[in-house]
Amino acid sequence: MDANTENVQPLPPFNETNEATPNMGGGLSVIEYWAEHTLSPEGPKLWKSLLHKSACLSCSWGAGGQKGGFSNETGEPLQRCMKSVEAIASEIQPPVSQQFFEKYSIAELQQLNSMECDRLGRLSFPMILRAGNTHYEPISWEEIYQIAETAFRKTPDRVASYSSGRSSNEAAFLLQLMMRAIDSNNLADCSDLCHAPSTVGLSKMFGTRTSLVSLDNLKQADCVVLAGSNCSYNHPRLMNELIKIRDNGGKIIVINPVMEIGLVKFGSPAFPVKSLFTGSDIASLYLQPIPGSDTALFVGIQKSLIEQELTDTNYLQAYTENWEAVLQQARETDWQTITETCGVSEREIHAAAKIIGNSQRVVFAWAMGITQQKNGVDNIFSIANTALMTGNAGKEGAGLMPVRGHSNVQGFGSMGVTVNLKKEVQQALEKLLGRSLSRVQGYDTRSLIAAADAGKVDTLICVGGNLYAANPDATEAKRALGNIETIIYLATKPNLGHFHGLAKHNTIVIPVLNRLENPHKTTVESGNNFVRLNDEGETHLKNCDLISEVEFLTELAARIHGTYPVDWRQMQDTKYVRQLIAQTIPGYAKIGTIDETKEEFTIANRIFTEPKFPTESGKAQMFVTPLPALKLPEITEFGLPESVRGTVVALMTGRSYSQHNTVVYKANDKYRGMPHRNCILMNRADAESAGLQEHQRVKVRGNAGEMENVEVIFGAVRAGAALMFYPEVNVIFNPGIEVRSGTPAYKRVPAVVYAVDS
Ligand SMILES: Nc1nc2c(c(=O)[nH]1)N[C@H]1C(S)=C(S)[C@@H](COP(=O)(O)OP(=O)(O)OC[C@H]3O[C@@H](n4cnc5c(=O)[nH]c(N)nc54)[C@H](O)[C@@H]3O)O[C@H]1N2
Ligand SMILES: Nc1nc2c(c(=O)[nH]1)N[C@H]1C(S)=C(S)[C@@H](COP(=O)(O)OP(=O)(O)OC[C@H]3O[C@@H](n4cnc5c(=O)[nH]c(N)nc54)[C@H](O)[C@@H]3O)O[C@H]1N2
Ligand SMILES: [Mo]
Repeated sequence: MDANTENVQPLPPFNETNEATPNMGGGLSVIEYWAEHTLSPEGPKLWKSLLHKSACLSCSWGAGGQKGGFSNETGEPLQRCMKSVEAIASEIQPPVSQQFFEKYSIAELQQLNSMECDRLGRLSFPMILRAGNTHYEPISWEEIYQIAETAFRKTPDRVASYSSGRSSNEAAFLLQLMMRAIDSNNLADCSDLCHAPSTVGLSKMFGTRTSLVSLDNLKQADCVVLAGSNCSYNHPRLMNELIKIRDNGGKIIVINPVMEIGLVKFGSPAFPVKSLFTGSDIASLYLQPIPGSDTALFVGIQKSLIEQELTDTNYLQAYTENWEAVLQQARETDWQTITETCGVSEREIHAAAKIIGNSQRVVFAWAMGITQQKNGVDNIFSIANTALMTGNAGKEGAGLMPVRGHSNVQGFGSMGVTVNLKKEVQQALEKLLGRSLSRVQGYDTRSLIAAADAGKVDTLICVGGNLYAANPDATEAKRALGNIETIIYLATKPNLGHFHGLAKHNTIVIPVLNRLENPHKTTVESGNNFVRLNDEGETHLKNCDLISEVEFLTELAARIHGTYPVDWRQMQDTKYVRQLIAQTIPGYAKIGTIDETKEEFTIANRIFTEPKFPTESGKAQMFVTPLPALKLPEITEFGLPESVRGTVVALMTGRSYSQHNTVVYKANDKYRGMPHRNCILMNRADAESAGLQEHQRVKVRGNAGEMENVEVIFGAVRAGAALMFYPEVNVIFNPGIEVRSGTPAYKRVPAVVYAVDS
């Protein structure tokens, strides 16, 4: 109970690293990577893109915008990370030629892995794969529009879209307006696979769907709880804030089954001298729960807060509802159940509660380790319950902060690309359309795959992304997409989906300009609810035949809808789209004049510094969170004999250091000591007690398939858990689904790791 709160446990219990792994995240190699790329023959092109006034392509915490390519929302300089270099380096590649696609058949292209697909270069001309043909061939724009128009005239329920958060707010708004104008609500989006549980959880509790915290607010925090996020890989700019909070005497509690070295110590290029030589301490306390058990851990923290008398009853009484039931649950759940479920000791839980309860302003941040769980929404509830118990929501410097994914994924949701449309947006759209929107429940990403698998989808447009490889159970995804008559992919670069996610009749791939190349201005929304303006640009792809997303969507919509409900072709000047957005989307009024003012802005009514919330009562609604039952199956349940030399693990599937989602940039992950993609990171004791050696080649089997020749790597992962990389691992499992949000449990995949000769 009297755990020392000073750096109780900056290194977690399961911290094995090998000689090859660096002793901090980031560090000198980041600078080396920068130098290598910015001084290379591609350097001038890269610098031009880096300095372009637009938001970074990579994550929702990117730098850029009108204050210059290296500034964050508050104008602080030097905030670019090497992830933007990685993303840009891949966008400034030369074009893939027509001859390439004439030469190689689909069967041959299907042999390429993710990295090889991306390395082909930029898509540079529109192409089609017709049923029965073996090769993609060029297609004219006129024929594309004819095929697309016919395809979009199918029964609305049989027409769907999928999108990924790299495109602009303007493209997103047009996409959903076009879809809703044909009466289809089938607006699947990558956020269904990502932060949908955060959206559901936050809206039930607070009546808002996004972070309650601004960047300015975060800077005032004296404690950050970071659960299920590896921001040292995926949101490096957030690391700068964590470093500053630690430097100011604040505390960081990391909750992650893996010891991510960058969350222990990180060398950031924003603090060159320090970062290059010593790195900065990140975690004050590092907890390693069993994958999928965070709700139990947070209930434990709540119990400890009660026991240590660190709850804020006045706050609970004044600003929350149902708090008694939540406190009662924490009181009545016994310690043994809590610690057995989450695998974290009572001592560690008390230490976490003590830090949280004694801090003045706590921000609770989380990412995929929390959301991609069967009980993802409960995870959000339990985190927010903990925040509310300590009065840490609706206050300067405190609150709930989902660490969002793609650089504009949040903008897509705001623009109405969602199957759970906000009432205000629905009403505004109905006014615009002059009629009611269809009330048919649209398909989210997983239900889109299920519907396609059942032959219920004829037409699909994919605005970016990689629907095939992002989904679990690749066999199912391929089969499902194969039932769709027409698939239209808008993309910047070839990916696995273009070669495996093939339609029944016509698969069309349309090369689009990226954010830095559009002939018009666009906007995006960051994870901190800040709207950024991207300037016009130009592409290095000369004598090619690319199109902007906005131009394609408006032309298609004009052919389908004429001038209903807007003059679509006029919208090719994106200023008019922004005016529509200003009228339709709550909090976005300022976008209507951004062309004149150039003023980037925080969306109105999103940041909460007072404990008054847009719920019916104005209070935060608390929910009791049942503890998850986390039993792993027996080996025999995978169809293997009991005698097999192996062990069943809770497999976490996620990102390596050098990849952006389904796109792999580099094969190895040096910070985790994984030399290539076909590795499994395991706990040494688990492996050895099952008779498996380090570097041994094993098979890994899930409920939908098996991977062979997987190399066992011993690493800093807790007992009972293991880690592998997506998209490759997606062939082996069909996961449980969080039913309230449709999100797959990618972070707790039951799998058996076993010796080939057993
Ligand atoms: N460079 C780069 N940046 C990116 C991306 C990228 O691929 N590359 N992707 C973007 C997107 S779309 C997203 S959604 C984000 C993803 O960003 P993250 O969510 O940080 O990425 P992941 O690798 O999916 O997993 C995050 C962490 O969850 C931990 N984890 C797994 N299971 C559990 C659990 O049960 N409990 C807890 N507490 N932790 C767990 C894993 O060990 C891992 O460290 O990044 C965005 N930014
Ligand atoms: N096992 C497992 N599976 C997962 C996850 C996991 O953690 N584990 N994470 C899930 C998550 S969080 C997400 S968000 C999804 C990601 O799913 P998606 O968003 O569907 O996939 P990405 O790999 O980000 O898409 C990459 C492609 O987008 C295209 N692209 C890039 N920029 C642009 C642009 O400006 N415009 C257009 N039109 N196209 C562009 C390029 O062609 C590129 O090949 O994957 C999910 N799948
Ligand atoms: Mo994501």
